[in-house]
Amino acid sequence: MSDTEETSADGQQPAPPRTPAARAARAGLAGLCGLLAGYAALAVAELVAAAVRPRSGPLVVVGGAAIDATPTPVKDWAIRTFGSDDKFVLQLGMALVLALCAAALGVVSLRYRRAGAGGVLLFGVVGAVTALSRPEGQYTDVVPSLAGAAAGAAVLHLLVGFVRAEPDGTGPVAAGPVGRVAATGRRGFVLAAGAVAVTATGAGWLGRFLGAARGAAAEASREAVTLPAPSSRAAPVPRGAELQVAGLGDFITSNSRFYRVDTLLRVPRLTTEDWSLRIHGAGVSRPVNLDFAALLERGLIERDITMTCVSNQVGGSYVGNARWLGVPLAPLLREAGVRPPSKGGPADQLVARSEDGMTLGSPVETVMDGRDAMLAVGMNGEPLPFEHGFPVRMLVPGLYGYVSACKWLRELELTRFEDMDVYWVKRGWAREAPIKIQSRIDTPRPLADVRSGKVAVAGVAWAQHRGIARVEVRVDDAPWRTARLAEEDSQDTWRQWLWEWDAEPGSHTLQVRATDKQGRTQTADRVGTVPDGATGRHSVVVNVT
Ligand SMILES: Nc1nc2c(c(=O)[nH]1)N[C@H]1C(S)=C(S)[C@@H](COP(=O)(O)O)O[C@H]1N2
Ligand SMILES: [Mo]
Repeated sequence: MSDTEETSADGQQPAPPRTPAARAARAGLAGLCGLLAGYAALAVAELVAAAVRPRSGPLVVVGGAAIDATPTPVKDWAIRTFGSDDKFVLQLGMALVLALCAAALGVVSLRYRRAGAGGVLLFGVVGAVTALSRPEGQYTDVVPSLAGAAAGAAVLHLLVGFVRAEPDGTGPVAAGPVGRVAATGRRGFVLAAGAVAVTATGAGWLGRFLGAARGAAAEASREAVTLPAPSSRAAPVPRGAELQVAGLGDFITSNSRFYRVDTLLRVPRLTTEDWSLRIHGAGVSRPVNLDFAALLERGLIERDITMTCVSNQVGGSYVGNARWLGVPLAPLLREAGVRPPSKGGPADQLVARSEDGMTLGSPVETVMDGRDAMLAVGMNGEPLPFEHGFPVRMLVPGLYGYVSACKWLRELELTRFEDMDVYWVKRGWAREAPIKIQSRIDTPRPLADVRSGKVAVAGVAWAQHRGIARVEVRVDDAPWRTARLAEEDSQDTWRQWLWEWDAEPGSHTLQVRATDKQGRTQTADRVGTVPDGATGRHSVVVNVT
């Protein structure tokens, strides 16, 4: 149990010097001890988290902190490159780093047994501090990491003890007292390591089971929601809004295909019973506290709204169109006493805060200017999916998601832009961000081989809350040609377009540009997504044969 064992095990006393191969084998075993200790630590931590508070587990809090600490350009790149797999890639990376550290601690503890266990405990402290420093952190959130680390340190100490007791990996095993120790040592090691692996796996499964049970409660709550019929319906989508062109996406994006952008490794699974909304802050003369039933009783509107992410690159896919059902936001604010700045209200920023502590800030003026800003509860005929903010999210037509579309909404606070920077603003994004006009070619695909003759060039264009007036296409340096616009659904939705191209053999570049109903044409100047959305024109190179 003390570091003095090291002397006898390290050849300064009778034991013969080890061959390089035996040393490597011993280090390998020690690394395995470290891995098992790390595995046990994580399993115990996640089990305790599942029992105490689901999103207080070290993987979730450290992953969340890593996401928040990631520099904006890297985050933006990750969102663009990995899409909705960005979180999986992050978790894979975290698992690899943790495994390497755990193995290294195992090897360290071969010589310095206390240092190894101490290292594991240090990881636990880092996890605990990270959990506490999360925006939604509570004091009890330190428990999972600390409990896991204690278990991991104990496992490492125990297992490495067996490896250290092994005098040599090469000599005859049962010759004399030392050999007997080695033999029992090996059997003991295998038994202990096996027991650790089995127990940790059991703990991991139990944690999952508990997590699943909680998830099931949220799922049952979501299933139990019956969304009232809207008092103001959206007209059916005009038949002409959907051009029947192969390669062109659906006019309404299904929930399963709708893009997803958020900072969470595990999305909140709230029940409607857990949910309430608080409205307070500057100029709020009648603070609001609403539960889910009271929210629904206010009456619902149904609207088609195209959402766009500020991280969407020119030609990108972080844009989706859904039929939303929600409670109009402006009247709710008015009842709370809120007035927009133009009517003398003291607050110009509406900060939405989510269950996970995320903050998003929208201009009060925009939210109350008559557009269909809403607290959405339904998406394409069903309650919001968990990934898209169940039970309630905010939507403001015409604003990028990061300044308006708070998911898992819990609180609305009236403030001033100069007094409070919200999450993304602290990370270099603009305070105010109306959606920029954009257009995209969906077919033909980039670098497609097409036959000469008639080719359908088609895509979508959007300028939410202003509406699309014109889309033009050009081939190489030829003059711009006007595309046929699909029928408009609303000025808050995207619009499909089609242009019949008489394609001639060769390699050609197709380019698109849109003009909104205020007469403003999309610029050719390319700017990146930071700080307030990309500009430039989408172009596609095709090969005509
Ligand atoms: N709570 C919370 N709400 C959030 C975000 C987030 O990270 N957390 N991301 C925002 C961003 S950047 C966008 S583009 C939209 C995306 O909504 P979706 O995932 O439903 O498409 O949600 C917004 N609301
Ligand atoms: Mo976004």
